[in-house]
Amino acid sequence: MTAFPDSFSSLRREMDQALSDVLPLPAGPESRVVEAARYSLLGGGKRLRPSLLLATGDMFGLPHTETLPFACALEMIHTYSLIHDDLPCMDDDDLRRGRPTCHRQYDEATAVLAGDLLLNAAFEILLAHCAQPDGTVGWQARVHAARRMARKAGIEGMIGGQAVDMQYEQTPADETSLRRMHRMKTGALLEAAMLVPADLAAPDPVLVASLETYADQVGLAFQIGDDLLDATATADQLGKTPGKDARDHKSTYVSLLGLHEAEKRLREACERSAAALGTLAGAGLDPAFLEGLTVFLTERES
Ligand code: GRG
Repeated sequence: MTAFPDSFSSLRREMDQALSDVLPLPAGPESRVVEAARYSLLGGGKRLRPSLLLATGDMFGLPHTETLPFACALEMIHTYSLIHDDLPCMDDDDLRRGRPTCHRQYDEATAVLAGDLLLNAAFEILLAHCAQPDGTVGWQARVHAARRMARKAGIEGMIGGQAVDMQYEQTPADETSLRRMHRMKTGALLEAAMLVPADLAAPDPVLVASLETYADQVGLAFQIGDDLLDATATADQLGKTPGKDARDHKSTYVSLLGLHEAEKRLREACERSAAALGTLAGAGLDPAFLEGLTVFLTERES
């Protein structure tokens, strides 16, 4: 069995390679927008979501020819959301993935278009894959999976969560509202990473239910971790500006619960996520990567 850090590094390398091919530079003046999209897409990032997608697909025995287009699309959607989130009209940040944000490196209009391009290109890749005549997965399952990705990125997921978050700039959120907002804003794409391979492999519904519970708890653990890092880590560690939540008077798990209780909730979410994997292991699947991820989330420093 390969250790989690080695599997993660190897999947990350595979992702970096695949992503470097997805947006070729055109010849005309429109190349500036592509350059800006490539700047954000290829300039670092943990590649957590696409690695998770590939690893979950591996667990179900899916070849990477079936999962890689979805993994690329997911990272492109995630990157577009970061570019737009960093804009002055949203979170207004200067630093992302250890470098100037897209609108700082280029300009605001170019950054808007670079985000739009990434979103559009993500679905272009998925549609091309759905139309491929050969492969081990039928086109109906591919379309079902692509539709799930669209839904998780949309108003029921990430965009909806961002819209709710904007409302809480006026009125502080309580813990229940905060949980719902994060389920949508951050949890939805993480969930897509695990449920898209399930759509493609169509396993027993009991296994899908366990994966849903795991994804939900991992999403929670990731978000609490993000709030803790924002409160405690340095810009060098994070590659983005720390302390922004407090500066912007945002409701976070740290502001609502305090550091100590937030750390405790993070550990509990990781324990619950690890427990949900028992059903998968019981069915003869190997959830080693998913187990490793829960440990990674309790220990991550960026
Ligand atoms: C603008 C439509 C739109 C949505 C924005 C995801 C998001 C919604 C905003 C990002 C703000 C933020 C810091 C959310 C917390 C969780 C999160 C998505 C962190 C960044 O993900 P990582 O840590 O980043 O996986 P890397 O750079 O490693 O890919």
